[in-house]
Amino acid sequence: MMPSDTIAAIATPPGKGGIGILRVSGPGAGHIMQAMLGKKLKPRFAARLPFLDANDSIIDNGIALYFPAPKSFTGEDILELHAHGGPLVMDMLLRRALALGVRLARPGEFSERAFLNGKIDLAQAEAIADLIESTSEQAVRSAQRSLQGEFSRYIHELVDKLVELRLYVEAAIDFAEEDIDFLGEGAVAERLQAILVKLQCIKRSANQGCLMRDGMTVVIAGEPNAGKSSLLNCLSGRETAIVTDRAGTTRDALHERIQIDGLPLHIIDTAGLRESEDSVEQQGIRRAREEIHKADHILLIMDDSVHAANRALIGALPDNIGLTRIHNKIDLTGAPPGSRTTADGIEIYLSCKTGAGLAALHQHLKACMGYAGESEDVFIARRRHLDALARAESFVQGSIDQLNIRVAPELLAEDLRQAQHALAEITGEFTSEDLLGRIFSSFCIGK
Ligand SMILES: Nc1nc2c(ncn2[C@@H]2O[C@H](COP(=O)(O)OP(=O)(O)OP(=O)(O)O)[C@@H](O)[C@H]2O)c(=O)[nH]1
Ligand SMILES: [Mg+2]
Repeated sequence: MMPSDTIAAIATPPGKGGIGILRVSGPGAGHIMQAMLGKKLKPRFAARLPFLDANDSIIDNGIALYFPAPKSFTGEDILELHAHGGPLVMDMLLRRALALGVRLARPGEFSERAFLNGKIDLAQAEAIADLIESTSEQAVRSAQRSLQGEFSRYIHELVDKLVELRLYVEAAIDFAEEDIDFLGEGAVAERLQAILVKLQCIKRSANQGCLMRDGMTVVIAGEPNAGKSSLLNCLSGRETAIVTDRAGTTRDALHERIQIDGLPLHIIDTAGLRESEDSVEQQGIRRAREEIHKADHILLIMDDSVHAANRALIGALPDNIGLTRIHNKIDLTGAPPGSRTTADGIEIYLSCKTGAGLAALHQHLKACMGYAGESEDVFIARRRHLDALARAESFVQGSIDQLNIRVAPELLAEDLRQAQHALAEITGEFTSEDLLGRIFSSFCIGK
């Protein structure tokens, strides 16, 4: 359903500012222009003129812009009044527009209209909100890539390939009576494999983009007294956790939200892992294991002055979650600080006491979140996108399995259709009103 009413909102943040912008979108924007400016503006040209109230007295003088449909952000007629950014001035302008018959916009409603009018797809609309919410330069660049349509382009390429393949498979089903085995000719298997590889590649990038947006959950795990709580305090710069020389100090999982160069991180300190008779400590250890299994990344911390520790414990950690070994207390052992690449992956040597080696850990955590300088082509993504990509992947995998057993080509065709459907949810070709409501209601007013 295309909206037919006209909406208005103050697009600049609340409070005092040099400039405040009132934005009006919809078929009534022209009427507001006539009533509040007393004239018709030349499209897309800035004009300086008085903004009038009901008695034609001047509320403010400012710049007005008019973008007639369809060449506007929303695809509708848009009027923008750039006034002096005082809360009362803005309120008077908004109230005047409302009195003229427009309605107050809901959060994200301008973007929603841009989506409904086909100006941007859903992934791009979400990227606008993510751009505004960005907490790091890297996130800004990633959101900009999604907004420019880079993420959507990858999705469209995949969808096109799936559609081609579906046509081929469906034709093969129609000609099943003939002697030629269209599906067995290898080309289908190759094409499916290529789609799977591409899909997995996009999923990896999207995963990075999602970490960049929502932050990474990092659990600090290790034996008692290794220095887990000390590391939490070092990373957060606050004395959040109690640190003592008694093994088994931390019982509950402690959560801290921090940023490293603007990249959001959710750090969790846990109880030391060991066999314990103490029932409170046992509960703490159970919680620690729960947190470990939910993490995006594990920092396994070891006391560098206690050798050969932890080995039994490492086996009990999930192997599908990234893990970095941290050697703490190098002030006692004299090991040089920094990161080293070993057969077990990257290991970082540091001292929570002196702070040596912490910079290497910062660098490493940034790299884990996809921060890799300017050239890296990470695009911002959301959990919703990851879910859709995972579903698409399992359907493509399912269709490969179907092809291998070659019992019912109809099931193969159905898996391809479902994979296409899951991908199309990302760009919004298939979405429920419910989902749209959820997405756009988290936007700011006036966007
Ligand atoms: N010399 C030295 N001591 C450290 C360092 N980091 C931590 N410690 C000491 O090691 C002891 C244990 O530190 P915690 O941070 O409480 O260790 P934990 O891993 O949280 O211990 P639990 O909560 O009991 O599992 C404390 O006495 C700390 O002061 C370090 O880099 N060098
Ligand atoms: Mg502790």
